[in-house]
Amino acid sequence: MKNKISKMLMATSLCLFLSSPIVLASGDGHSDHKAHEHDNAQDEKNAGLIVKQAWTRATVKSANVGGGYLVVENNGQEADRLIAATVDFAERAEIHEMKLVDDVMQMRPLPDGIEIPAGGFVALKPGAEHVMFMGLKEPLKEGDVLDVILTFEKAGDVPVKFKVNKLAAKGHGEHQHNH
Ligand SMILES: [Cu+2]
Repeated sequence: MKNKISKMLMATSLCLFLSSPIVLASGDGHSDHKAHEHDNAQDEKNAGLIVKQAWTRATVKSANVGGGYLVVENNGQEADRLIAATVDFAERAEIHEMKLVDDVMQMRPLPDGIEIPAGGFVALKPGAEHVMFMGLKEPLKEGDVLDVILTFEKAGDVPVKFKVNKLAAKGHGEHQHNH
């Protein structure tokens, strides 16, 4: 059991800190959301979409990927869907999920994105769904704030600031303990 857990943790940190073979080939990943249709009458229906607690982790020099985490609340009348993310501090960003497959954590892109149910919320967090920043141009530095554009199917583009927490951070708060 212990072994299983440490295997999981190892795979998790590999996923987050290394450009590892766990990262599945995702084609050109970037082309889809450019063609995304914008509905001009969208805004009122999805005025209730709230993004909060957006954060990522500082990265070591050798890392070229990072994970982005956030909570999306949908107070609107209709479900929406997070379908893409766009950044300029990395080559591209993808929406990923992590799953335990044969005792090993694996991650893969979610081509249909993540549904945000009407009246509900979704938390993207370590070990689960996340935004993956791929091909970091520079290491992410603790204390920095990163600009990310999240694209929702109905709400369209939503600019979000991601706070860079320390390397070992497990949540969005300031009070992490490192013993
Ligand atoms: Cu990932």
